[in-house]
Amino acid sequence: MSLRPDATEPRHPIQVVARRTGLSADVLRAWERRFGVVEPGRSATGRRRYSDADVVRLALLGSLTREGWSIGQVAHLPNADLRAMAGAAPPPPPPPRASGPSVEQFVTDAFDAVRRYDATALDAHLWRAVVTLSPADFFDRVLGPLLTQIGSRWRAGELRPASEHIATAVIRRILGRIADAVDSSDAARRVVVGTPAGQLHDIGALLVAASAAGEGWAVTYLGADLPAEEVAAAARRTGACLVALSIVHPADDPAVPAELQRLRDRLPPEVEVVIGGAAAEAYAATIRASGATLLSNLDGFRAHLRAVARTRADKTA
Ligand code: B12
Repeated sequence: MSLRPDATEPRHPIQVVARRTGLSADVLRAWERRFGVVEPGRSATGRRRYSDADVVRLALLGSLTREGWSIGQVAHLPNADLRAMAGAAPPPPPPPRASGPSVEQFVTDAFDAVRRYDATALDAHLWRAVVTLSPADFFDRVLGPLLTQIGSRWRAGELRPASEHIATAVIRRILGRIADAVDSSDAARRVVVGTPAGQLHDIGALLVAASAAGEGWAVTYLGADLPAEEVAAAARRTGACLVALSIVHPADDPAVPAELQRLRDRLPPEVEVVIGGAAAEAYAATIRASGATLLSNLDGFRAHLRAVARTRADKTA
């Protein structure tokens, strides 16, 4: 099928391409970022504009991946090959890589490094886990259990606060690297992340920031212990559509209800507040009364981000 001479002219916005190819806007951006499948033009306001040729190619890639091919296997092939492959059975999945320690081994090695005050070894073990595992596995199955173990061994008097501080510093650095690694310069959605006033534990908030970045959201990270007025100001000034707060300790701070209400009162009505963390459940009634959403884990958070993205994409389509 030969394309019209102006088939390379950039004209279609991402929502139209998403509808025509059956691929979500996030997948279109991810394929472009990670595989360079197409190079759309830009509108005067910097928005992507796809050509007819782009749409044809993306539709071919979309149908092959729906047939079971991984994008990595087909992203570099010319359209003629893609057409020839349509309907052909995809190759069997590659045998599982025998590489890398198990998740449990990563936690054991990392904790061992914490006990030995060995920040360099801790950094190396955790970074190897980052490059070996999926973000969800690294956050939920390595960092979560490691931090819980650090906390319980500290409470049992088997670990000094100095070790906890060494671990915290290394973990914060690694989460910062992960969030910075994601190019979200043109992300359509922004989230403001931090902890409310009186909450000094901010690794949970860093996990949330890195998870949101991994989902293609732009992140404004505020850190720990911020009064409601400042969180609201940051959300308004950055045009964020979501505020995510982490509450880890204390679980009985009488100031939290007023803080959350003040935040709600100062945010534009369309900006949503989601709250999680080890101590969040203890404030469940307060959180709901302030109109915020309580989310108990990062899986729920990732799913929530996708739902918000879909709703907003439909609204703007
Ligand atoms: C790291 C740490 C510290 C560091 C904090 C550094 C920092 N910048 O964050 C330091 C050393 C400073 C510290 C200090 C203290 N700590 Co401390 N700390 C911890 C530790 C080891 C990890 C905490 C953490 O990062 N959790 C965050 C994540 C990893 O866990 P999580 O909350 O369950 O979150 C998960 C989900 O809920 C989700 N999530 C988290 N946030 C959010 C938000 C959203 C929106 C969503 C969707 C999801 C989500 O993601 C996570 C992964 O799945 C815990 C042990 C533990 N079991 O957690 C003790 C712990 C929290 N600390 C404790 C205590 C008592 C203290 C101190 C009072 C000790 C002292 N006497 O000085 C001080 C208090 C400081 C203060 N005023 O708050 C106790 C709290 C006891 C209690 N239940 O109330 C704990 C539980 C240790 C223990 N076992 O007793 N601590």
